Amino acid sequence: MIHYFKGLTRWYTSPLAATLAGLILIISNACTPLPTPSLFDAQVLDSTGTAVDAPALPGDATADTVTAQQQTGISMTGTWVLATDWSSCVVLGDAMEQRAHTLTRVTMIQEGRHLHEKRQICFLQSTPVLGQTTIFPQAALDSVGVIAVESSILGADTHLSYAGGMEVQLWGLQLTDPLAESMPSSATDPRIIDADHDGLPGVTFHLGKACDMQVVQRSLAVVDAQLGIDGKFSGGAVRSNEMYVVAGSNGLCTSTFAVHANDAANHATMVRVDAKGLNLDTDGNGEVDCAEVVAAKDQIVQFLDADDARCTN
Ligand SMILES: [Ca+2]
Ligand SMILES: [Ca+2]
Repeated sequence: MIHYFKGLTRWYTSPLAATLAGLILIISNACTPLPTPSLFDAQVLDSTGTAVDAPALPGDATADTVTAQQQTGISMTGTWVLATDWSSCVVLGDAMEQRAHTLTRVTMIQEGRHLHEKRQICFLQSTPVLGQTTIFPQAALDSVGVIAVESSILGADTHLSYAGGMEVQLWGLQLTDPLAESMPSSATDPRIIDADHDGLPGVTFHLGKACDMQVVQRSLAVVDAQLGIDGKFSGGAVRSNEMYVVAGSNGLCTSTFAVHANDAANHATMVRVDAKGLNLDTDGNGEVDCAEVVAAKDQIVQFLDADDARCTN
């Protein structure tokens, strides 16, 4: 059922991508991902097999890193990519799945079991619904900026779990307390900002060539993943999205659909991409930037296409 609201709309638990009826069909690349190099540094084991005095690698030779390795058998300090594959169900008669595919660059500094992260959204695409595709311009992605997240690493050696902290994305929105404050309910709310600098309030998305919309959105997400034999952390994730449509160029872009999160069908993968991992620094400047991440998308993860059965079971 389509719910029409005059003017402004608030959506709960509708993934960013799923906030609109159509998103970009990901053309799956059939290439097999390259093997992931080990993300482990060399370890020194004592007679009981416990990692001791694990040597720090060049560039990580700090006391904190040594401590981190001694505690967990790994130094995660470096650059990673978090690939998240979100499921939501759009209810238009039958429920249809819509998936949102995200690549986020994550730089980490490990301090014991604590991971101090800076995250940057490099890539966001979603699968279409009824042939309609929402386009998220680069300016909108950039407007979210760098997100600080505090995470943890649990376990040790090959039995490691990644407990991601809360990631708070604010799109076109400035909140003093992102968790406590309510979303705007008026286009004149002073917390709505022209974050993508196009002269219009909020951030602008395109629904194919049909219309444009100005939106603000708050997205909260948490990832939980375990280390696999492929050297990647794989697991699940949950999130909550709230969107407010400030304006649209026509009625199609101000209408909304009933959308609900389908968190059981989410997937999260975290892959090391610096020289100790996939080594995606193709221009050799010592850093892996978003362009290098996006160029290696199919090496990092294979996103799923939508399958409506995930919304009917
Ligand atoms: Ca704007
Ligand atoms: Ca580079």
